Amino acid sequence: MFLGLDSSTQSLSAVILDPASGEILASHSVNFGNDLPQYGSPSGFIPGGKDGEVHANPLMWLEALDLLFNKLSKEADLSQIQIIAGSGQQHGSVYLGAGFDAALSKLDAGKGLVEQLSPELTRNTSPIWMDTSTGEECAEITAALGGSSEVCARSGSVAIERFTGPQIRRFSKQDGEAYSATTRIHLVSSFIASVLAGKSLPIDYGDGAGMNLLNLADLAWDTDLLEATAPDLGNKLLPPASCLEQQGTVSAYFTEKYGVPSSCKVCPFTGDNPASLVGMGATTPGQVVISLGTSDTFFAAMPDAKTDPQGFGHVFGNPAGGFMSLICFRNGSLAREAIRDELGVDWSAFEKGALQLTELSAGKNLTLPFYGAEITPRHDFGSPVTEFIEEPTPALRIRSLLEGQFLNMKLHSAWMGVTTDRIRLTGGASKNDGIAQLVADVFQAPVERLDVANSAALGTALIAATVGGNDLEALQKIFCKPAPDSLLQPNPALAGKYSTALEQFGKLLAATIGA
Ligand code: XUL
Repeated sequence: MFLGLDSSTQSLSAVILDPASGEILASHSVNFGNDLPQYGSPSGFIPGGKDGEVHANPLMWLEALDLLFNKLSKEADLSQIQIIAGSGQQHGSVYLGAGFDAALSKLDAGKGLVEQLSPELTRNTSPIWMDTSTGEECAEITAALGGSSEVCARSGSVAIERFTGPQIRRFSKQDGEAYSATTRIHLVSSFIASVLAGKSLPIDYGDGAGMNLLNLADLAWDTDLLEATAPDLGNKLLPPASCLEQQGTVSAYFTEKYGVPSSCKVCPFTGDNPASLVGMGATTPGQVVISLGTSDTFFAAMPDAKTDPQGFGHVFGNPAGGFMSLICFRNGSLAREAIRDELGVDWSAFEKGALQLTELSAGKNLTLPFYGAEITPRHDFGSPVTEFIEEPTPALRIRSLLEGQFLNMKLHSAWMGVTTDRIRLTGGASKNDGIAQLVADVFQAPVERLDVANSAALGTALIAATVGGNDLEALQKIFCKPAPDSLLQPNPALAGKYSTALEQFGKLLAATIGA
């Protein structure tokens, strides 16, 4: 049996699977808001942060770990677990003092993790990925390196507010004393992995690439970026590693308390997005994942560490080797809901039948589909910009907005230089056949829908099984199956129309944002 964990923004989840039977034996989740209300973090972070700060309490993650193992041990025979892998929400950081590793090595199973590890924190809270407070630090790091294209070429992303390097810099400037007392900085992922292993484990390449500190060319911390970020930073980080390199066995704490065997191996944890790439069965180049949520995300495997010349996309390590892209679009369901409400229609107007009625107008009318600020491209649009050659009926406005969303995705993922052989669509709106068909038509690639409740936890359980000697691709065929009858083929008759539309969309965008 193999255990995968994912410590995300709102919950800590576990999946236990058996590759031999092809079955998921147990899955469990601790919801921080509902199950640990004493931390006052209904959505997993401390509300009311100032100046763009969004922090979480790392003790909440520890308490969730005890709670999760407690629940799991009642549901499954944990003595059968051979390997544990895992992931965490990306970019969040935990600050620890000189006694951390010693405390980990002598955890007492008679006590809880919180009471034993809280004295080792040098910072009570952890900035997480929602934090936007580090604009000044991003500018300073960028200037020190001689420009954003240099930061991007080295680390896979321009300096970004939520990324860990700028966050560390802000802490070192704000509280130099606490920063100096910090001897180890962990990501959420490596923090949880370390507690499980009873010693500090390295940050993995997948998650480490979300720090603006990892040099993608040599997969080592970049000395110039370290220096531009904060004093003595290199000594506070362990050298990065692959999440496929197991790093010793589980701490006696988990053996005595929950029955995990002392022979159980622990791997470095990765980021939730790299783990999702695995859980969505998309680790080979050519496979693209589009997740339709409040924001939309596009991620895909890449053989080489290419970076986005415009600096909107990010490059992380792919757990299966090579790299992956991650591109976030703020105006996902936000925009779909905005036009729905503006036109006073319901979701049936977005369904396949409704969209088919306007198919003759495919690609004819353009919409820059942004209500307010967007991050890809970075621009505050205020409201959508349209260029219609037909009467803008509600049906045509919906078609044009959706086309605009996926043309924008296609335009801003072209830098990867990877052909799209198959798209795996997930997230709430993926169930809508009309939207899914439009994705297939704009990208001219088949679309499959995957309804995986927690693709990151599943992905890490697959990583654990792979480390245990199983073939990842074979596992993905079993565990990452598309929903039955969910395959949609592109309509080849629309290929020419959408390639013209893509060109025109690019021109309208450039004219609007002055690029
Ligand atoms: C990725 C990002 C989020 C977090 C939380 O860059 O910020 O997806 O990983 O899930």
